[in-house]
Amino acid sequence: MKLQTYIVILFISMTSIMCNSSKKEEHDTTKKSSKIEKETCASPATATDSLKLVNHQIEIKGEVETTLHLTIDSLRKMKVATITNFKVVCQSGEVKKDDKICKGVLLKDILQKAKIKQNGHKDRNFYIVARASDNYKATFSWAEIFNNPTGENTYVLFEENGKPVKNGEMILICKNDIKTGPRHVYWLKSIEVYKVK
Ligand SMILES: Nc1nc2c(c(=O)[nH]1)N[C@H]1C(S)=C(S)[C@@H](COP(=O)(O)O)O[C@H]1N2
Ligand SMILES: [Mo]
Repeated sequence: MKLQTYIVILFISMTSIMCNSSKKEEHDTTKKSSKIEKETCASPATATDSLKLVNHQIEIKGEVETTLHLTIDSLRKMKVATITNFKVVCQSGEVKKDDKICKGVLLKDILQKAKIKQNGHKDRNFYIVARASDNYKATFSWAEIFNNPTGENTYVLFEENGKPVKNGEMILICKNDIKTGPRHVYWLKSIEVYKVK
């Protein structure tokens, strides 16, 4: 009887210690992530800096059969989609932009035009990096683009609310991300296809 009581007391005190330590960890991570958000969400550049980062074309390169250089005009000649009510939400939850209407071309169509170098149908372990001239990047996988609804929601934009886009000439977006800020790449410079080694 005595031993049983001892075990029960020991068990209760152990769980309470474990609960406290996990609470402490939770608290620490929130602190850490809000610090990172503050750093990464700082206003990017002045208007002059922004001008220096503008690209008049984007390069589609890497594991593709044809390297492409696409301008706004070449995008206009492709299948142009109209995207409505697109919000850019930062990781912090802050709404950074609210576009009523924009125009763009599916990343999927652009990659199909460049043609990924695939060796048979089992060769699908590729990743796609959308890179900006300030070296900001977003990454996609082959499966997300070609075998998932994300493929129907990832665009290269060239027009927002009837006007040219602001930071750079083209922006890459992923409309179905939970927070759309992270994979919203302005000053878009290249789309790079890599094979997983
Ligand atoms: N090229 C580039 N794209 C970027 C960023 C950046 O620093 N450089 N910041 C990202 C972040 S953190 C967010 S929330 C959105 C909106 O950023 P903004 O508030 O600077 O417009 O764009 C994203 N795209
Ligand atoms: Mo952000």
